Amino acid sequence: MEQERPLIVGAATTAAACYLLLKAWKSLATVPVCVERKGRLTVFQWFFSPPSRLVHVTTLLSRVKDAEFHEIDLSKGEQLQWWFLRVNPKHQIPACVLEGGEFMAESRDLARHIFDKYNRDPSMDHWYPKDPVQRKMVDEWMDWSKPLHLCVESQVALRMATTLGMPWRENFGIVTVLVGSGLVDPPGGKDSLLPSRLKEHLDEADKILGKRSIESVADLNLGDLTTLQEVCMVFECFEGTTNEIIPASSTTSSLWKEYPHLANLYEVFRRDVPEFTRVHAPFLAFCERYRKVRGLKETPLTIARGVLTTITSFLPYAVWNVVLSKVYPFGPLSHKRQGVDAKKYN
Ligand SMILES: N[C@@H](CCC(=O)N[C@@H](CS)C(=O)NCC(=O)O)C(=O)O
Repeated sequence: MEQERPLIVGAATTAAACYLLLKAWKSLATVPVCVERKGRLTVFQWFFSPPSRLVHVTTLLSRVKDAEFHEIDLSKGEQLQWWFLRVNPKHQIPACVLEGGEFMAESRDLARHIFDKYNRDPSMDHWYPKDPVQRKMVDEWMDWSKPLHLCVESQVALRMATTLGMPWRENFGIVTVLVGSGLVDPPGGKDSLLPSRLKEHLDEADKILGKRSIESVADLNLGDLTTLQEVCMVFECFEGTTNEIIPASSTTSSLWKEYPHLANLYEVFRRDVPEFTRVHAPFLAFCERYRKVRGLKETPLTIARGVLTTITSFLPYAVWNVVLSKVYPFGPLSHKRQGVDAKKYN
């Protein structure tokens, strides 16, 4: 037995090295063609991300010919793939490869750019009016939801990412729990974790919409779409609970009933905007999946497994990709970035 030990250690080390080399090789070989191709708009997105859905719906509304939609699954950490870190060093979706091959990020800038460049139908101009005064109002309404987005990220998305039975836990391990519990600062800072802050934004959104009459698609604009995508995250994920974040004041457990003007906006989108409904379907299914597992309780075993996943799988993956994105001499390297490299809102 004593004599066999070096042999066993040697074999195990060789097997581990081969496994790591294979994984490393596979990560080099996975750059999608669309990253370096010109002449076509590619949108990197994920169906569960509100800013991604804004850009996806806008691209469909603008009737962009041959647009390609490439999913970056955030629950698997795909935003950390080395080549994507070169497309958007902030590792955020949505991001695009424009027709000229430039990289561009920031959902609101992308939505404006895509609608302006591709929409040819004057009857669609209400989405993003040409009149400067009206356009300014839509721009301001689009930008209004930036702090709401940070609250939604911190209180809704992170809560899902920490939940047992959701895919983040399998791929990231315990990392999401550390961020979600406030031990590590969430994207919008600790302030964005305050339920009262989220409620303030929702109350204000309902009040803003209450000043307008929204009856049909002609009354809608890109600001409505931007805000609605965030609001849907809160209301759909917490449907069926009365106390998860925002207590429903009445006997109903549907938050939509608490916010009549937001509910009306949602209704008009679902009734009159097929592009919205199409993009919304996988999002709704994912929210339903969350609602089914949200009651699962943590045990010492699930925590231990989470720590192990973080150490043996997530951290090596993240470090390897960050290093590659900086030093690997191939892949997307010298693309121009379009537009102002906007401040990191999140
Ligand atoms: N300000 C950005 C925010 C985008 C954003 O927050 N993206 C999130 C998903 S909703 C993301 O990609 N998170 C992954 C990460 O930060 O690693 C925008 O509007 O495009």
